[in-house]
Amino acid sequence: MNSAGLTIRALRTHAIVVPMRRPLGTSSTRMSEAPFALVAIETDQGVTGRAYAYCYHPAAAPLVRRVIDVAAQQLQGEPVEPAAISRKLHAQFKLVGVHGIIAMAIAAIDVACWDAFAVAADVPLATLLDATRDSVPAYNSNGLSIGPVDALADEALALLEPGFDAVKIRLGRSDASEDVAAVNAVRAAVGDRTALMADYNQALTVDEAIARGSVLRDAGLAWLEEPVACDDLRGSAEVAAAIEPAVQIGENLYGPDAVATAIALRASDYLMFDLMRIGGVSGWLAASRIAADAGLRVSSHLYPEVSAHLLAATPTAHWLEYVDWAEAFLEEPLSIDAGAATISTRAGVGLAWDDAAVARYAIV
Ligand code: SMN
Ligand code: MG
Repeated sequence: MNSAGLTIRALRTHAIVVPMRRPLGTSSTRMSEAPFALVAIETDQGVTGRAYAYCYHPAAAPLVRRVIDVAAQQLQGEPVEPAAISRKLHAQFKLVGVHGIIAMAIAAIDVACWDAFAVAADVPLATLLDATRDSVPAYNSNGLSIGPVDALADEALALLEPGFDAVKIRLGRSDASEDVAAVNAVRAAVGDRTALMADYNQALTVDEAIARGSVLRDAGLAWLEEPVACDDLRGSAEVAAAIEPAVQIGENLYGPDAVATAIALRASDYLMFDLMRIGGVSGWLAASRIAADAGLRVSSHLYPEVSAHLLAATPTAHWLEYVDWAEAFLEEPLSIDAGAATISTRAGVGLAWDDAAVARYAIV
């Protein structure tokens, strides 16, 4: 994609922390608020492109914002050209290392550039990318935390209510039998036709993962996500080869090359791209071609509003992960109907800030 005649006038950024409707407890941490860095790229042509970066920890949001602000000094007057901008910012931050906060800041700028293109073309991003679908199957990932098992059945039913027929449970309790009890409680509540994903968030050793994968063999799980440390791709491959449930990884893969490496090592049965770690829209498009060549299904990680556009254009699209955290500051929530997210028909990626909410939740 070239610049579509757009040149950068200014980048406006914010750091905010919004409350989560349902706290989320994974095997390693419990979150009750969601931190974001926001960026709007204003162009000399009057088009504005927007993106957010979900920042995981409140301390990270001002840091991502700061990196975007520093990058902005390099970008004033430049054409809106994601490949050239990415080269420039990678060079600027190469010695720091383009991971974590730096990678997220660069990816947010990439998404905002693509939003500007689609706004300038007056079409949704999905249309600009020649999408073949106008909705994508979605699972509700807003709850089913590590916590009391007896609360899970009611919560699972509540999560289906907005029109989902798939949910994700967090696993990694200290005893395998507690994980089995949690899965059984949810399965009994939602029935056999609801898809049930499970996420270990890297809690297990390879041996533990193989053992837990075996006891959960008949639970009908759609996948077991990140059973082992995210950088142990060989360990993940060992688990994937040994257990029957499909292994899902990818939210911690930084860029298309990392995806190619994971595929070469057979680290996973499925792949999940995180828009901020895979390298924004540009990184997603390259990574999704690699996954398609290998015949691997691709799901999204968080960021459902923009990931929906991308999955609609991904040849081997699988599931959209739905979380509602950004609704606290967006003008238009993602709409869910009959188990699928409907792609926004607004021009661009469909992100517009609720300015009052941004002011209310601002942090420094
Ligand atoms: C997850 C990771 C980080 C924050 C929230 C949730 C989880 C997921 O791994 O895939 O939903
Ligand atoms: Mg996960």
